[in-house]
Amino acid sequence: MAISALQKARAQYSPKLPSSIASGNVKIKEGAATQSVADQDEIKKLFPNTYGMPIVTFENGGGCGKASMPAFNVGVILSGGQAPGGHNVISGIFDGLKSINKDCKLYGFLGGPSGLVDHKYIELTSAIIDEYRNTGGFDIIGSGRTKLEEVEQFDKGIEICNKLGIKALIIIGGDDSNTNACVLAEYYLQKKAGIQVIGCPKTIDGDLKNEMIETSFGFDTATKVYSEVIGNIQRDANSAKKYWHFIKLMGRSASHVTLECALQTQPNITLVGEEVEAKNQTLDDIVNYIAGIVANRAAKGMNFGTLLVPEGLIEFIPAIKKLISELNDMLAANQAEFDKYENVDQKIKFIVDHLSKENAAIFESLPTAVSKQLALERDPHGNVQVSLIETEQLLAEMVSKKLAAWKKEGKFVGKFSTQHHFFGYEGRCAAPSNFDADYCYSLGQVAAQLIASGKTGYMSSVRNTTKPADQWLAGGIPITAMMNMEKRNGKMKPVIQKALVKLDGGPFTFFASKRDEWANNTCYIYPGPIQYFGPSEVCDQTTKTLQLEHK
Ligand code: FBP
Repeated sequence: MAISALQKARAQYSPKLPSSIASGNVKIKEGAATQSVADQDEIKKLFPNTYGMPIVTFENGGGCGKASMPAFNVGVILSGGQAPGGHNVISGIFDGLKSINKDCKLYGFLGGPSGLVDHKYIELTSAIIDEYRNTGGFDIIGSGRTKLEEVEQFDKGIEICNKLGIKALIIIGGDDSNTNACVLAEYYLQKKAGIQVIGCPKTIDGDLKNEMIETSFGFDTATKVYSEVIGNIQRDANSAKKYWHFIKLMGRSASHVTLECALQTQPNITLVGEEVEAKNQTLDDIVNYIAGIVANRAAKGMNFGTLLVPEGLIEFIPAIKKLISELNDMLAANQAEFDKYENVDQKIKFIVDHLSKENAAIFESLPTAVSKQLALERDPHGNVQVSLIETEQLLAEMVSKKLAAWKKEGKFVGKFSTQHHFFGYEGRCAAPSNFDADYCYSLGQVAAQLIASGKTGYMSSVRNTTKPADQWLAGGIPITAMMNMEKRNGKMKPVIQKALVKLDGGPFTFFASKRDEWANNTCYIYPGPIQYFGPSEVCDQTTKTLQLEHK
């Protein structure tokens, strides 16, 4: 296979590890029992075997993780959207297992969770692993969004694990996939199947985090890639001074990606979904806010600017959120009847006829592109596919109309020409930054140690990440400790609580203190591309989000 010079040089990179793991002589320390973040009684009832387990940390010295352990086999699954660093998690698992016993084997299930159910797998040999070290993408085994939730699927998993002598599965995924990992761990314990299940926190969205999981992997690299391009666009905007650039950024629900990119680039306008919800804003409020800033800049002769909008914005507008919630319940109750209609207009009519009067009116008032998306396209977890809603274009059109009206009233004197961009897929398979390369490799090594320590229902955890890697703290967090009950497809379900942007947290507070200055002036920062080689202060920078959260 032909490879680039960077890939060749990057293959030689040795990821940095927490000193406890690097010592090769790991001792496990158990902390106090945990409880779920909310709804303790319900979660305890649903997870009698995996509820209340202690947080564990790894330290230098002691017994487990030594080469004297008998060899065992492990299966790994990549689940959901791609995120930079997935290959390093797998190489970390591989090296971790080999350091425990060189005869341990690692199998990769192909194409996501469906590989486990359909018994599609490969053995990951050192030749394969070496080809993928420090590279972006999930192509080593592929990923998928099949939901593991049926007992039949779990039992198919037992069949293949028994056939391959697999004693543990590692599921690398976001909040939904790790929730399913925990359900699987609980089921395998109940059935005494002898198969452990460990999760790893992945998603560029950055919304799988809590006190013990400081960040999900991929967020660091993806936001650096987007910030590089936003910076380039800003330099173009500031050179030509003739366009407003409306830029939508991935992040299905939470606005972490958008906020981080704003902190790195200082655009003129940044919308944060969580704030829109807290302030009970309507689409019209948002349009007025944007148009006001465009008009102010135009009055000072600046007919250009940049705006960042999170792809999940629509779902945070309270009126639309209520509508989606009723829509989800209604569709869950009437799915069979709804599915009979093939024609889009008939489906939309069905929805309007079955919604409350208030929500039907809101649904009908939405631009057609948005109402169609809300009605038709869901992922296997029931989420609205916000990456398909062209919010950046919708906002630009609405602002343009508003400004035309203001022009007639003499409230706007200037020009308003827009360019639209959507950044998401561009960053999900980038070569991992040093942070993600190190963090992911460590998560993989930690997962191997959790298995060697007999743990199940845990998520691999690496903390203290704003410090140099040798000071990182390695361990495991019971997944049930992150859970609460939420409504999914019309039913209450145990799920990992999503981390939304905290409006009283460090990153948002800093942004809010600066945004007026950034709106009224041109304070752009041009971060440039990720640096893989060079001084540590350039190459090993963590995200601003992590820095401000841990100040
Ligand atoms: P995960 O939560 O699975 O990591 O995926 C997140 C994400 O990248 C979102 O940012 C985006 O909305 C979505 O995936 C796009 O999904 P798809 O890859 O199926 O188009």
